[in-house]
Amino acid sequence: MKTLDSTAKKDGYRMPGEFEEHKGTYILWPQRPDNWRNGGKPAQRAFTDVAKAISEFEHVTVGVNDDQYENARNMLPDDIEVVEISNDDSWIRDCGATFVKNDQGGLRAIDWTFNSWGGLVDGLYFPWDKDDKVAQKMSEIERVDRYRLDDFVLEGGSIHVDGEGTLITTEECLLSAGRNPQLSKGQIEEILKENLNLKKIIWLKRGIYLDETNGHVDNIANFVKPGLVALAWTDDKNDPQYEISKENLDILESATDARGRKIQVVKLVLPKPVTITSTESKGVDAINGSQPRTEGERLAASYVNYYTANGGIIFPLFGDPADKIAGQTLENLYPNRKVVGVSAREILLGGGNIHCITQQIPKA
Ligand code: KQY
Repeated sequence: MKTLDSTAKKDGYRMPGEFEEHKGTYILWPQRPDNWRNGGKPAQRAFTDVAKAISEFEHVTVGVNDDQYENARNMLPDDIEVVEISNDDSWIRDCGATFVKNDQGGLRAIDWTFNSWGGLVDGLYFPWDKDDKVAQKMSEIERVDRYRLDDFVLEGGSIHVDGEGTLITTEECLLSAGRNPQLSKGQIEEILKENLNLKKIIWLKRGIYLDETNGHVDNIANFVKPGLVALAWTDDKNDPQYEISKENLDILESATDARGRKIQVVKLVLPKPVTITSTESKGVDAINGSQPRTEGERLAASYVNYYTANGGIIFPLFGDPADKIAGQTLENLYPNRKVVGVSAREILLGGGNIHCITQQIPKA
């Protein structure tokens, strides 16, 4: 497939909202023992549950390293496609392609540079060269041409769009020292506008407290539809998360989108703080240069990290009373989709959640 010397804007392509129709979903298979406890086995079961839940609504493709092909094939049901896609870890939201489409049935991939959430400044592991090739491989499998941005680092989890010209992101992530320190905020805006065909960028300040991605937006806020945003929320003023969520609420409520609409915000409750147990910590290989998983460390648990599928919402369960409240809020927000909860603690232990391990292919 071709690598295009142009941009989505010049070519009349746009990034659709996740709530628009999908052709299918990609997931990568977890295995690295310095991130996933017990050799990745509990995480593999959780990823299998997510894949099965999504496959009730749309086609799912799971990419695996060659040494895990047989195990993944055996664990996953037959209707889920398993293909070899070498990777360093399983966060396809971040290392995978972002897809753009046009009104004539065209689909293209954007292949951002991936540097493990901060490269040598504060990246989460080294090396990340296999991850950085995942987007190109997706574009080959999908038989679509791609735009490659060699000089711009971005992860898919750091952006959400409404499909109508508006993007939300966080300053904490996009202005972090490990991504594009050579670029000003204005230059980053221009690159995003040109490559995703946008008119308006709404900059939130920070993401979920202690999120190791430098505050990805996909853990704190999401477009339910144009003009409506779900925001992770706590009423506990003693929790450092309160100030972060309140600051973002103020920004969103005073913002207008690309079409001049005021943004309506719905608060999505957070679970009580989730921390790593001693057993969980001991199950992870401690490797210099990888993210430590220390007992007692607080994890960035948030129900906002849900996935929007065709006719379905797949959201994380943490075994907290708030699971039920979050499910009810999502049912109210998405009356035409079936809301399905999946136990996600094992995914959270690896530093992300359901949205982070999925990547949609829009229907062209
Ligand atoms: O938030 C996400 N989009 C991904 C989280 C990745 C964590 C890596 N350990």
